[in-house]
Amino acid sequence: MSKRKLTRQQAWRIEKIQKERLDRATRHKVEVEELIDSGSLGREQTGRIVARFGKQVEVVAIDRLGQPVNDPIRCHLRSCLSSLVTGDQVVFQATDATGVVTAHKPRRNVLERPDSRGIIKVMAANIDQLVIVTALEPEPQPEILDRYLVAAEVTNIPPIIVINKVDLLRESETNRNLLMGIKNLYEVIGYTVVEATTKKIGGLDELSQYLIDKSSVFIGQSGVGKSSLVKMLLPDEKIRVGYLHQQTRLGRHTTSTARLYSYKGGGSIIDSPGIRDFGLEQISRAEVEQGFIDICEFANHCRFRNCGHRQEPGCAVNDAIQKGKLSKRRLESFHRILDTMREGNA
Ligand SMILES: Nc1nc2c(ncn2[C@@H]2O[C@H](COP(=O)(O)OP(=O)(O)OP(=O)(O)O)[C@@H](O)[C@H]2O)c(=O)[nH]1
Ligand SMILES: [Mg+2]
Ligand SMILES: [Zn+2]
Repeated sequence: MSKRKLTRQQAWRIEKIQKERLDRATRHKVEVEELIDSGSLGREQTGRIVARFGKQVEVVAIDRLGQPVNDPIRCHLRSCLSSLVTGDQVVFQATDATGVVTAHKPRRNVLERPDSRGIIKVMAANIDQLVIVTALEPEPQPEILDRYLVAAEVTNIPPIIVINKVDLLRESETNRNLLMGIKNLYEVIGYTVVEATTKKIGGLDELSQYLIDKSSVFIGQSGVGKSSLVKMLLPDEKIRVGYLHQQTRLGRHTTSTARLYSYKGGGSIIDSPGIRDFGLEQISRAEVEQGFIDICEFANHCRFRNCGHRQEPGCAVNDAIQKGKLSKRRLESFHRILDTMREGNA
């Protein structure tokens, strides 16, 4: 198909928009540098990024132990610092009303995920733990859970699995089977699985124990109750929670930006926007295999080094499934993830 030719007027408008954009960026840069030179800003402090909003961030000053010492403050960014994300540590200078982030401290690690156009984006930095939230409603998607676990293993960030909304257990036998299915499967593999409900006092007692002194990111499908959990753990914070679609019982993508909150017991919690899927486009086949720690254990004993664990002779993975040592569902998940990667690369 031939490219549509721009009319002169269209070309002129595009040029005008680009020039305006450039002018705005230059003006912003000058204003930020003027603010720094004016001497009106306070001393340099260490802070952590609480949330990112385009060219601005919210930053909270932290002490040596990483605990907040003040309320968060909106800051401008020096133009060289465009890649900052929630959880990053920075140097900043502020007045009571505004501030400027002047330097980015080295990151310990990052959690990445593809955006809606498939472009890999860093979502949060300096994380100790992934809290993978699933729930009895919307219906759990085991394959997505497996994708999160692969991401956790590959980035070397220890995960815990939370099954939220266990108050719905009373409603049906199906829910009980769902819960036990997830719990048994993942506990056998070696993961911590925690039950939770925000609808009962004490429903988060077990979960709260795992959050002390750690920097945790809550991730999971839209509508599983990530924000509801954070809101209940931190009753003084103003946090928006959504509701499920009446018919589909899916979430409404209520949270739009990853946001960090200080946890009263020490540590911090990052609430993140829900996603319907968690692409693993950025990693290799070998990494996916490493990410399935249960499969990986047997895969080393397959006859062929490049065994696909489908119908190959001498496949130790299929043998383990026959003997009931490995879940067939996990292997199906593994194959589906590889298949989608192949489609994506085609
Ligand atoms: N029954 C029950 N419903 C819950 C529980 N926790 C949260 N919900 C409901 O689940 C719905 C979605 O909650 P949110 O906290 O907004 O979900 P989220 O995971 O933050 O969703 P996104 O921000 O869209 O990713 C709301 O209607 C909550 O009231 C629970 O323990 N039990
Ligand atoms: Mg939310
Ligand atoms: Zn094999």
